[in-house]
Amino acid sequence: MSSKISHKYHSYEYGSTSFLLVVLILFITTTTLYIHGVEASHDFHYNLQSVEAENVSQLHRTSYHFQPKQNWINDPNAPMYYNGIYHLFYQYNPKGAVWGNIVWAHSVSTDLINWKALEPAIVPSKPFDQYGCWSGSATILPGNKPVILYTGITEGPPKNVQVQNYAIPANLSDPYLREWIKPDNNPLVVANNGENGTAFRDPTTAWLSKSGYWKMLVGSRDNDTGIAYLYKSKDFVNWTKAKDPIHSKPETGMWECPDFFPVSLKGVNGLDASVTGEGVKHVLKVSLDVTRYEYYTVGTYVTEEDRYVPDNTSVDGWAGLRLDYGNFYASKSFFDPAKNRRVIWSWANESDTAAHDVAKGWAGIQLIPRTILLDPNGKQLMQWPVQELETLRGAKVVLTDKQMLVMGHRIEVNGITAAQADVEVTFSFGSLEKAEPFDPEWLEYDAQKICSLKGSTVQGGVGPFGLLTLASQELEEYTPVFFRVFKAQNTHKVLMCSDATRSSLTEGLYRPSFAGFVDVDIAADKQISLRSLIDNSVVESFGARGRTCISSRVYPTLAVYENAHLYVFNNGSETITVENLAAWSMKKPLHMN
Ligand code: DQQ
Repeated sequence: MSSKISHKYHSYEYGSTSFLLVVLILFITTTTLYIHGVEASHDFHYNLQSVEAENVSQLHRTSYHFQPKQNWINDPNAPMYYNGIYHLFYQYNPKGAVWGNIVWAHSVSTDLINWKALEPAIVPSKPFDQYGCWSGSATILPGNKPVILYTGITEGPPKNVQVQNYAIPANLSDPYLREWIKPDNNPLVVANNGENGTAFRDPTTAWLSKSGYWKMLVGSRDNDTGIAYLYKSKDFVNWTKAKDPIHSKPETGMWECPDFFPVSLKGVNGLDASVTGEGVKHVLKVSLDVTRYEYYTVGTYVTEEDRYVPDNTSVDGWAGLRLDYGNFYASKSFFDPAKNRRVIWSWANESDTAAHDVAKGWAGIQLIPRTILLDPNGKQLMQWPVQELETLRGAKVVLTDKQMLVMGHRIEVNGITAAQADVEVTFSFGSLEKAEPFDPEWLEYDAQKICSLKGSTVQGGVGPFGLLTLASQELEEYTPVFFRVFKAQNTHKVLMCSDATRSSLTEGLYRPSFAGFVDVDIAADKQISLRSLIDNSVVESFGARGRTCISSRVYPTLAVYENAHLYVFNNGSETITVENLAAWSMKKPLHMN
């Protein structure tokens, strides 16, 4: 059992004994259940938060993932498409490489690939946000008027009292919407008496209901119950709280960055936040402050009662589905009317230490934006890198002739820049006869625990097979991304792992064996696909067309730049066929902030 859950854990709610108790209880519960959170998020480092970098280290900086030139970043905020321009705001420390001094940085793009940095859009300046401008979302009001809802901090540490504010563009005819005004009638929403104003943040995009009310959610908790409060308004200025939260769940702790959106049961289009009715399901995603991972459910939005009810096929709690089983937090989606798609952004934090970050002069990246759709089975989401990413594909190699991988066999994928690549591969096999039994004791374990027991070097039956990414010449370092099929009672279980255990020779890093199960009919398919976006210090992988996604942050010392290698491998007794593999060197965007 690992105690990795949160040795860098912090809470914004300093000094709250009841909350510390909750943390302790959740710590014990979750470590008992082997549920591990992503560590290394945004801790308070008062002594480091304003330490300017002397040199910004280029080693491990990503080439085609979103990053500012230097300093700390966390949550993506208010992503939106407006008059031909994509906007990404994000939590940013302009003065250092650890969390602190947070403002809303602002970048714009016409293609989600090339970005131009603008001046920060929202910075602390008024009584309703003087101690911080925290996360929030954008809504486009009728008349094509964007408005941002965000959390302002009105009383600083240790309390960090939170209210919800709005900001509007100063000049709608500026194509970049550079300047934002925070009107004096802020705050719009404050916590009611008896509510926890120190755990009250991250307003969602608002949706317009048939009754003519705007509705939005605010994340919170009551003791250890995670809560999404619902607020409604006719005019977007006067908001009242609904009698009941739209949803809550005991023993999940603070819900940060809720995201609530409709998905279509049919077709390939995303939906605007206000769509309800026939053929539409809803998704509620929450970010769990206690473990720093997210979970989501697919369910029904009962509009007459303003209640959200998860389907009984969705686990509602710690063991729920995750959009990504790796370094992925505070995600936020938006509807892109230009391409009729829903796109989700997420922050990937570092897996090194604050000292490493100060030395590097930077910390945090945004993962590649992903289109998000409901699986035709109606039970889970499918995510895929936005199609624009393919414009960065350069030199291409393919493995032809259906290469066979017997046990212990690996084949190098030569001819591309393996440290900066996009790889798509489909593996197949003849039979599941050799699948290893799934130990019933593991029903108590999460996927990550099983992956840490059954790594890529542990020989199996059907698998482990997959990719060895960011591998050094003599395999002193590598990050394997692989599948392993188990035979359970009346079914098969497919495990997908992205394992950082041997990713780097550097000491003191967090090296989790991130993993999730893949919900496919493997007995019928007898094949499975994998796509990995490899970018120096990130490996972002999509199993079975994005049904299970895992992102790992890794810091190789040997497997860097042209010394990185890429392989396909099999370490199971069932022969695996590489049905097809295409890999591309990835170019840098022309403009990255
Ligand atoms: N980060 C923001 C908060 C949010 C948290 C502060 C999630 O608004 O709850 O930087 O990472």
